[in-house]
Amino acid sequence: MARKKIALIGGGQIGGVLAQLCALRELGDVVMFDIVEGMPSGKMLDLSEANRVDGFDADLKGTSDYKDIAGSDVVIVTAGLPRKPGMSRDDLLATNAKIMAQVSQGIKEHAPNAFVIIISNPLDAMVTLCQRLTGFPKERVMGMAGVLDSARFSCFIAWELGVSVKDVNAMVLGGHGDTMVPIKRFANVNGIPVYDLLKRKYNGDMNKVEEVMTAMVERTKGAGGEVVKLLGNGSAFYSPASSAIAMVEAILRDQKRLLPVCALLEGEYGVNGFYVGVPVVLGSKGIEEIVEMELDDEEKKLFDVSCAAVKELVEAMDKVL
Ligand code: A3D
Repeated sequence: MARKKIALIGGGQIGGVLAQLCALRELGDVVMFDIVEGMPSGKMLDLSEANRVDGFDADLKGTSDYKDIAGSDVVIVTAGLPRKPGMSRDDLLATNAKIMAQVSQGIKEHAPNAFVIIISNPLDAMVTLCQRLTGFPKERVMGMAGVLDSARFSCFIAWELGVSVKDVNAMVLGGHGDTMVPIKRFANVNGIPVYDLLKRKYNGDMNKVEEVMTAMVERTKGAGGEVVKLLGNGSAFYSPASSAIAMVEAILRDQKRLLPVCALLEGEYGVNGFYVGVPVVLGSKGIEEIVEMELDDEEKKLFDVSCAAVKELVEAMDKVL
């Protein structure tokens, strides 16, 4: 059986880590496309020369020609500008929408059967645009944000409770912006609610429990910005790449993972025609199912606020275009 083929559109910070993870996990052959000529070939040559040391079999190629992505099973898009300190993701809208329009055309022409995972920001608007311009079925066009935001929430919970992150389960829904919705109620450590563990840690002081939970939620919402500020130039790249690879693996290995993914809603959660982060089952058919979980009144309110922010962003994009 031939190896799978993964195309990376954008060979910057995230693109480089994506390529390395694809190679190390032998997910398939990789083509890295970037408009900067030579750079993607240099990166892929460098990475190829580690194949003996790391022991992977994969053909890695850099290119500035869309023809080379032909036959890709999965395309991951990171093309576009990252944030600078002080910028919100939405500040990237005008520039990245124009880039996404070119990229979508390239994918549509040269990889018409691929699954497409968007990482470029502002995420919810960029996925919407890509799906509209490619016309690919909604099962095949999705955004990576929830896996990362949930991973960040889980990381902060593990640190707070002093437990292995492997035992933490937590999910973040909604848009990938300041209004994202970490679902506190279902956060747990091997089935034990995080709320119960905090209550135990703080001897039943519920004010303290709420204060600590709120701090973790707020840190999750601002986690991307926290990294941007520290880096001084560019945005997070290790964790976004790892998160997208989890999605690629779920699709290529038909894992049926239940992950929060930015998916096109058509009536689910009372939302129609917008891409928002919700739990889905990811397998060889892409988004195989959108899982509608029961939100309580507070969660529903926050989710609706987040959806309204996504709607506003998409309307702003339509004006720009
Ligand atoms: P960066 O290292 O600048 O890489 C972007 C690459 O895109 C550069 O190599 C550019 O040359 C390339 N590029 C620009 N225009 C085009 C084009 N028309 N066609 C092909 N390639 C092009 O950025 P990065 O890798 O750090 O981040 C990439 C994107 O991901 C940014 O928009 C970030 O904001 C976004 N991002 C999203 C998340 C999410 O969780 C959703 C997290 C972190 C970053």
